[in-house]
Amino acid sequence: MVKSETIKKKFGRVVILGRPNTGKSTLLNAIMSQKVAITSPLPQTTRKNSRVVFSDERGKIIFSDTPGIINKINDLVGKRVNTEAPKELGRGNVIVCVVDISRPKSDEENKVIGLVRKSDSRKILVYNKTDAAIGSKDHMAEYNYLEDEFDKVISVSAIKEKNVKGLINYIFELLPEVDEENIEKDIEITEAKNRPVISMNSREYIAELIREKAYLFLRKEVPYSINVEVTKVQDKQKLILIQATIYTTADRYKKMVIGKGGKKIKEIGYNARKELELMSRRKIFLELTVQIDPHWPERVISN
Ligand SMILES: Nc1nc2c(ncn2[C@@H]2O[C@H](COP(=O)(O)OP(=O)(O)OP(=O)(O)O)[C@@H](O)[C@H]2O)c(=O)[nH]1
Ligand SMILES: [Mg+2]
Repeated sequence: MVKSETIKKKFGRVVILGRPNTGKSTLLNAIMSQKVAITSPLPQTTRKNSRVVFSDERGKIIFSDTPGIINKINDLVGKRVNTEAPKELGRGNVIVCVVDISRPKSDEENKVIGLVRKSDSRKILVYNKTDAAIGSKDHMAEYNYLEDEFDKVISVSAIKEKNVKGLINYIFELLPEVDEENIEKDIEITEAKNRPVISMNSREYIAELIREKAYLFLRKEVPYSINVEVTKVQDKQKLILIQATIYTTADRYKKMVIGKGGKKIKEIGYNARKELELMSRRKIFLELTVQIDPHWPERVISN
């Protein structure tokens, strides 16, 4: 009897790591050629690990986007957020460490490098924001000393989607070959399959999108005082009705979230609605309310 040959494909887990604001989520969106993670100019935008599956003819990669690692933690949410990335690290075949070469290296990098050093995964160093690192803003040389710790080094611009394919090629080179039939099983087990691909069924994703707009339109510490919960998604044939609550920790923040004459909340709502409409190709009615709940950070902690 002729034994049928098993087909082997590349497969593994890749953890995207770095300090806040280096462009990890932007890079994942570029890899996936669609928006799977929210991004903003403020550090600590990503609060939870999220996984998505990339696939092409070579195989499949489960990517984990992690919140930026911080050195100084002064609040409950920060504390919780900082435990996320290390949890994911042990599971990665490859660590993709993203640095922002348009900014000088700071002490913040040390904590990330400490984690990278401890891991026995394969490692890729990504110099991101090459488009912005021009003239006096080019700090690549300050990061060069890290190169010895990594299997591969690559320069990219996540926002301009430059050299992202080169990065994917490197990842495939470092991943093991696995029997194709085992890959699907593994993906099911890690529940990575459809998470968190944008979907109107995902209340969590809609909440994230609203939080992204709050990060874009609110200043200073206000974004860190908020959390968003979607309470209702209802298909009303002509439109989709979405109700969501923005929780904030104090009255002064509530006032800032609402803004003069409701200007801010309208701006946040308008931009979230426009994006949801583009995504779903449906008309959306988005109802946003703002509530004070000083205890939301504790709820996030216990999640
Ligand atoms: N110029 C430039 N800006 C970029 C690039 N990649 C990301 N950015 C910007 O950098 C900021 C941070 O990007 P994010 O992707 O949210 O960064 P992050 O590392 O996920 O941040 P946290 O989730 O807070 O850890 C955003 O304003 C992005 O638009 C890039 O290649 N070039
Ligand atoms: Mg992020």
